[in-house]
Amino acid sequence: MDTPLVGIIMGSDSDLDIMNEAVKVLQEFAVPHEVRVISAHRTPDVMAEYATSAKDRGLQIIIAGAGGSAHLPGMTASHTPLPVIAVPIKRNENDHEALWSNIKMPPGVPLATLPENGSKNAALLAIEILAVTNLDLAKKYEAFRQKQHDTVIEIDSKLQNDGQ
Ligand code: RP5
Repeated sequence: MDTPLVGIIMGSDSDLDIMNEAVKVLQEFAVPHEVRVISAHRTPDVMAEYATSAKDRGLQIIIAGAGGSAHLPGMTASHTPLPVIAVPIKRNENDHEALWSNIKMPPGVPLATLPENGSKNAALLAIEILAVTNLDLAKKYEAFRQKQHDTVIEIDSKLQNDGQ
């Protein structure tokens, strides 16, 4: 098995439904990855060990999803020099605590915080970062963007034709 390049971590298995969107994208692009449930509050020792050893194990990017007080992404970023992408988990209309927590990192410890439940884009952003130095992945990503572009053109063209 290939060494994982992206680590997807989340505070609870109750976050899996949302974080699976990121897993699916990495699978589609055949990016080696690993998926772990690691809680900043319930297993702080595991979180620290995971983050401090991540770079030496070959990981290049970590995607971290958490809800509630959502300390996992920020504390993971504190323990590693790797880029960490945060996915604030939102469970209901007024549930914005995770977003607020994730965007309020202090200067000096960056955390790339995406929109609430934005795990698909988290994986795509990870792919963009990896593609800077990975030519094969860059080609796949370019094809993905082109297909997306062509789909919109096709939809628009159909709309124009149907409207006449
Ligand atoms: C956070 O608390 C987790 O990331 C999850 O989103 C939320 C609830 O966790 P569980 O009570 O479902 O384990 O730490």
